[in-house]
Parts: sequence; structure tokens; C-alpha cells
Amino acid sequence: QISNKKLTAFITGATSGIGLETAKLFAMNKIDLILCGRRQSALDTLKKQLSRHTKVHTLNFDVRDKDAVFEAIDSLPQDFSEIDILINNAGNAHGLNKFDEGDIEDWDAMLDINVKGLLYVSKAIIPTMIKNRAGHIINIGSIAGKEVYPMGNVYCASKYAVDAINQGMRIDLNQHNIRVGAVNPGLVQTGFSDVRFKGDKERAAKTYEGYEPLKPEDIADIIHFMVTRPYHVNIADLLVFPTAQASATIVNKQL
Ligand code: NDP
Ligand code: 8X3
Repeated sequence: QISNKKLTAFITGATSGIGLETAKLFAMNKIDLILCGRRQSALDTLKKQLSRHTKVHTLNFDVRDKDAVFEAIDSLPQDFSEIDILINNAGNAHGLNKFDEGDIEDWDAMLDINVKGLLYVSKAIIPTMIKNRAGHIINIGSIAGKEVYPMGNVYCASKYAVDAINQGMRIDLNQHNIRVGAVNPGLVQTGFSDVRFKGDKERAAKTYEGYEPLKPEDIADIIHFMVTRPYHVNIADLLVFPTAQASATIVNKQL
């Protein structure tokens, strides 16, 4: 029974936003952590801060790099090798352009990170869960994986893929007693828009003006709720908006 023992969680994209807040909340609740990202200084800071509350191990790899993913996960010390919870969170939108004006490098980045990176990490970790006949995988999808919106095109495609992978994992891992579920947020104020708009801070800030967006802490709270349900309860698919948002494109802005 997964809930009776001290848990170990593996979080991708732990250096910022949703992943970072999930790491903090898990640490406060004494869940051991394997935190991943590419920014070593952010990983070092997190390790220093969160080690006061729980055991923390950091891994620096780019999820696009298949060999690096498997080497990093193979390198885990014995006391971090039994992973109970996988939060597949690393990802971003790159650009917001009409399809015909899309940048091929942006398309590659979104499909390689949001889809293939998630697959590599999952492939490396699932065997432990199968061996243990227990585990919980939470895939961070998006409203963009439920609804295509103007100029969302390839980012939406990447998140529709996450939605399909979430369903496929749940079906195929069912016989192994593994829980699989997705959280699909609407607008959350994180580093997301800085990346989407390639460092244009003014444009990024505009995304969150005139209404109260979700905070990454809100999503962390939901993820923590999911992992703390009794083991026979699997929250399979959850869509969460800020109250001001009704769909991918309908946001009640008071500007
Ligand atoms: P942030 O930009 O704040 O965080 C993204 C995280 O992903 C960072 O920790 C980053 O770490 C990591 N990451 C990005 N690219 C790579 C890579 N190639 N290899 C390894 N790690 C990588 O954004 P959010 O917290 O908002 O995003 C987290 C997830 O939530 C994403 O999957 C996103 O699509 C999803 N989401 C976000 C929404 C929002 O409105 N913010 C809404 C719906 C879904 P580092 O740079 O150190 O590698
Ligand atoms: C992030 C939310 O609406 O920018 O996935 O696609 S949105």
C-alpha cells in the first residue's frame, strides 16, 4: 500500500513554476524528492532549501536527450531508486504564431520536450513501478490538450499527445496496479509566457493582466491532493481554470 510508507517523488521541470511549487509542497509533507531540470543553480538552491525538510537528490538533464535521461535515472543512488510518484511536468510553449508562420525549431522543441521527453522519462521509471506493483504517474497536460485555439497549433498538438499518452498509460499500466492521471490547467502565472514569448517580459506579463490567474501553488495543491488519496482512488483527468477563465479563449478581463 503506497500511502503507508515514506514516498519518493520524481519531478521533471522542478526549477520553475508548477514543478517548483510541487517540490516545495511535497518537501513540507516529507516526501523524498528527485528534482530535475537544466538550470544547475536553481537545482542547487532547491536542494539547499528543501533538504531542511526531506531528502533531496537533483538531476540535471535535458529531457530531449534520450541517453542523458536514461543515464541520469540509472545513476540514482540506492536510497532514491524506488520511485513512487512521477510528475511529468517539464515542458513549455515555444512561440505563438499562425501555423503558416510557425518556426520549425519551435515545433521541434515542443514535440521533443513536451511529448518525447515525457515518454523517455516515463520509459526509464515505469519498470520500477511495475516491479513494485505500485506507483503514481501524474502527467501535466493543459487546456491546450482539450481545445485547439488560434495560434496554439503545435503546442496544442503536443498537449493533445499528452492527453492520449495519459489515457494510453492508464489503460496499459492498469494490470500493474499503477495509478495514472492528468492535471490540465488553464492560465497559470509562471515562467511559461516568458518562454513562449522568448524573453519578452512585457508581452508575457500581458497574458496575466486584468484578471486573477492561477498560481503555480494552486496546481501544486491539486497534485498533492491527488497523491494523498487512498490508493484505490485515482483521479484520472482534471481540468482546472482560474475563475475568470471559461475556455481556452474566453477570459473575463477587466482592463
Ligand atoms: P515554467 O517555464 O515555469 O517551467 C517549465 C519547467 O520545465 C522548468 O522547470 C524547466 O526547467 C523545465 N524544462 C523546460 N524545458 C526542458 C527541457 N528541455 N529539459 C528539461 N526540463 C525542461 O512553466 P510551467 O511551470 O508553467 O510549466 C510546467 C508545465 O505546465 C508544462 O508542461 C506546461 O506546458 C504546463 N502548463 C502550464 C500552464 C501555464 O499557464 N503556465 C497551463 C497548462 C499547462 P529548466 O529550464 O531548468 O530546464
Ligand atoms: C498553457 C495554457 O492557454 O497558454 O498550457 O495554452 S495556454
